[in-house]
Amino acid sequence: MRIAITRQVSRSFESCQLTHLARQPIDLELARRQHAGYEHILALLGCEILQLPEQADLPDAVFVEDTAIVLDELAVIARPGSKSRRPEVRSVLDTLRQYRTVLPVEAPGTLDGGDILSIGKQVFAGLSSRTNRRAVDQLVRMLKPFGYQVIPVTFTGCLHLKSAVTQVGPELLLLNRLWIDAAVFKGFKVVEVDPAEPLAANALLLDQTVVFPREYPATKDRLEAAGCRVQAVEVSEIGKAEGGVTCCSLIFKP
Ligand code: CIR
Repeated sequence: MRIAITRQVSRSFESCQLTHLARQPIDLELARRQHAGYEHILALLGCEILQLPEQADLPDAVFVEDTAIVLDELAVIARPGSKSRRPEVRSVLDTLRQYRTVLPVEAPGTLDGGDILSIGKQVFAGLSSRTNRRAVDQLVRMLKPFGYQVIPVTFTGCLHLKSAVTQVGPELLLLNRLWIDAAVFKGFKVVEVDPAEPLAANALLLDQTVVFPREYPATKDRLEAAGCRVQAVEVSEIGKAEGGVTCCSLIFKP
């Protein structure tokens, strides 16, 4: 059994932060229905959903992934690179404390969970407009006693590391090679996103299933051709806020 921490989409969602995308109207009710559909899929795949209360005045609070990194041995509490998102952290911290020892990233470090891709004992840490070298240095020190290797990674063109690359199989990655160099990921095979779907690299692997946006059918075909079992979810409104399927949950074994 796994726990998936999620959070209701805020009523102020339309005022979300945008870095690489142009602002488009967001249908809040549709966003909430899609979010409920996402939670439903996670539940079908064996997660117990622990939905945190809405944070009405924090537009991006649905993106709980950015507030922490949860590993088997501990949880690292993030210090989001965007100052206005820092108030999102407290309630996640209080929840995670029930399951893990928690260690905070401290100033001047800044880190968004969306920049962290952990695969086994390898922790790829994206250096981005949100995550700085000082935080990654802290991560190295925090995780070394538990045998993790933290690997700093650079990328361009998107907000977070996991907008450019995610894990879709035991040794398989889904990646947009215009944004990140696959050579960093030694020993992994790679599925590239369809060139017409540059935003399609964010997928959520849960056991043997890849939870993946219905909005990117050509990349879905590529995943299936590579042998992945894909479970489609509708996340068009979440996408307009520059979020994806990993961003809306923190999943871990209790
Ligand atoms: C932001 O700019 O912070 C939000 N609008 C999107 C955050 C998406 N989170 C993620 O990729 N982990």
